[in-house]
Amino acid sequence: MSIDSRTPDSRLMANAIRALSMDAVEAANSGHPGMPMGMADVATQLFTKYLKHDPQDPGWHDRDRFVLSAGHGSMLIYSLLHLTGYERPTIDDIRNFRKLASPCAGHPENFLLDGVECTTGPLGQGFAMAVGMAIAERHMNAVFGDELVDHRIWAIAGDGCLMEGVNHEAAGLAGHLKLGRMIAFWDDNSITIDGATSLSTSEDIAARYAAYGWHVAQCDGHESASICAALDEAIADPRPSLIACKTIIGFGSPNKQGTHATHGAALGADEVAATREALGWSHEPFTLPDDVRDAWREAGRRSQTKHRDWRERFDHADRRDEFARRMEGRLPEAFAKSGYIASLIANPVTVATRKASEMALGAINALLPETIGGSADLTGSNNTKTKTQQPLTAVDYSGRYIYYGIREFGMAAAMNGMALHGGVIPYGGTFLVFADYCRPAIRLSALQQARVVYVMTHDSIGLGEDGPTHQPVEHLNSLRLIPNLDVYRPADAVETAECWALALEDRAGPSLLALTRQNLRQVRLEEAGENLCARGAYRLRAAASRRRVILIATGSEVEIALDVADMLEAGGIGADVVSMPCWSRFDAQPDAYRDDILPDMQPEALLRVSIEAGTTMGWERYTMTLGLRFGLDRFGASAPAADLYRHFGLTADAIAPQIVAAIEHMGAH
Ligand SMILES: Cc1ncc(C[n+]2csc(CCOP(=O)(O)OP(=O)(O)O)c2C)c(N)n1
Ligand SMILES: [Mg+2]
Repeated sequence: MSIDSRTPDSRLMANAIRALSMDAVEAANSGHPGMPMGMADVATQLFTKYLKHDPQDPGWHDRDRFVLSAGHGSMLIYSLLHLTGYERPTIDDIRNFRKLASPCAGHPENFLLDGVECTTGPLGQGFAMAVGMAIAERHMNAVFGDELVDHRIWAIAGDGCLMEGVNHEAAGLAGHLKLGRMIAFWDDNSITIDGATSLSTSEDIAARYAAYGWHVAQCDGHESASICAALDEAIADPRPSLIACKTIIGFGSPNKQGTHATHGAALGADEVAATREALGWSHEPFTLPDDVRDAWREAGRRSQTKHRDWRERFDHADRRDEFARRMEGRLPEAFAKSGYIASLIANPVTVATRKASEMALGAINALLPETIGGSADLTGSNNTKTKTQQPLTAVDYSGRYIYYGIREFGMAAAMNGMALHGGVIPYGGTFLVFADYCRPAIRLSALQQARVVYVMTHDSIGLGEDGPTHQPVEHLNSLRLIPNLDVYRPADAVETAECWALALEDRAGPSLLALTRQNLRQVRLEEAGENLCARGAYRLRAAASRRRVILIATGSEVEIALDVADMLEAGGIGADVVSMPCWSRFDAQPDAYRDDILPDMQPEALLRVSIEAGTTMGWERYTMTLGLRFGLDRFGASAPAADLYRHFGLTADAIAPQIVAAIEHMGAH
């Protein structure tokens, strides 16, 4: 099929992708040539005839989103971006595929290249993020109308993406929400790393997707007419679509195509030469004939008129500024001026921090129309829904609350897609212990610098009777290990509001709020004039007697630390109480501030003590090894919360004497 009689046909254009892919992998001596070579024909049809994008303005808000869920096939997207005329990657970038200075990383990274909408590589997550993008697209469409928001989300998924559990969650949600703007291609090549898919699977994927409420089409992934027929059918169908593309992995490689040998290794010089021969591609590596290059560039300009028309509509849109504000992720001015915290200082409350979060959200959701809340079937426990939020449903996408169902990983991955699509700020809840079910997506939120807020309640043995399966122990510290994730554990309603503000203001990364089930008394009773949680840790109360101890606590253990301090002070031992809602923020403070809060004195003079109802490993960072660490280095138990705190020695009565003994011991030396 030709664009016109003078231009190269699609097979030739696809061969440009094949050549770039095998040559880049050859040069790097690492990478995955099979997938790009197999899907080159499908991708060529998509990018030359269907995809709405403008390489001159990659961030155009109404562009289609393209997600390469099978991220190991990264040379496919690098080739496509280069060929259609994006500024990067240049041919040199591609030449340096997988090298330090090149944006063509082993797997596509959204922060390295425009046109890479999300980071992919952990199989299945790209697909689930595409579902999130499709939610954001319909929501923004419902709010701002067809004239500003009217695009599609395309994803390429491999056998691996469709085996991973997360695709079940994401596809179920997409079917339920009838996200017809999502069209996924399945690279149905019957090969994975270990060999034929028959080694490990015999499920009927088409039937499974049909059962989710998807439209399913098939095509010969190497025949233009067949590909286009399936695509046209998918576009016409109101349901989300899966197009099973029967392909040959490593297509064109005479001795290796169709086998797992092409999946993840360079073909080797001889086979590359043989492939050139078989494809009739005689050009030097990284060299494209003019007619092929021109045809691709021309394809890259296809949507310019649509883009111009859109800009015209945008320029005249009544809600232009609000639309731009939301898409650019700027908070409304009114946000900083909320008097909510002042009202708490005036009228202190004793509430669980999950309830405090709901109260803060009441103020936030009223000021920020871009928030979209949700929960993995724990709405009443996570306190994530505020009164005015209506559900986002297949019949009304304008709603601002998503019932994700019991799909923690799918929820988290979808939230990444929503955040990366732009226009919305997603937050979603589950129990902190089930952060493990979300963890691969939390890690990708952090890597991708996506503003997602995780509302994780029932954050310790303080949840009580549900017992050790539900009581997080290692979770806080294990989440603190993830770079670029701010983990917050607020101590009361004021800190909860402060942490929420910080989470929303951080445009370059995710935040996780660890919140209690049990009530906590308000510890912040005075107007601070600034957001104290922004420092990560601050002196909540200074020692009255000569300071011998610094008590560092988080969340529900801050009130215990205050009680311990009272007991110590009664015995003439001065104790600071430091509330430390966020380690990563504290670590980022200037030396002078950190030295003031945790003075670097000899341990004989000053004992540092941490109190947190979780694993103690890691707290040496602040207590030093000679300090004391009160926590829980074992699984919890099923009982009322107060009994558990007593049983595990996390009460002022149990802690204070141990501190006194340690100080006496220090004095004896
Ligand atoms: C979650 C996850 N598990 C494992 C891998 C390692 N891995 C990368 S590609 C791949 C095989 C995928 O098979 P398929 O999607 O069919 O790709 P194809 O071989 O057809 O290119 C595996 C196991 C990964 N990237 N992500
Ligand atoms: Mg495969």
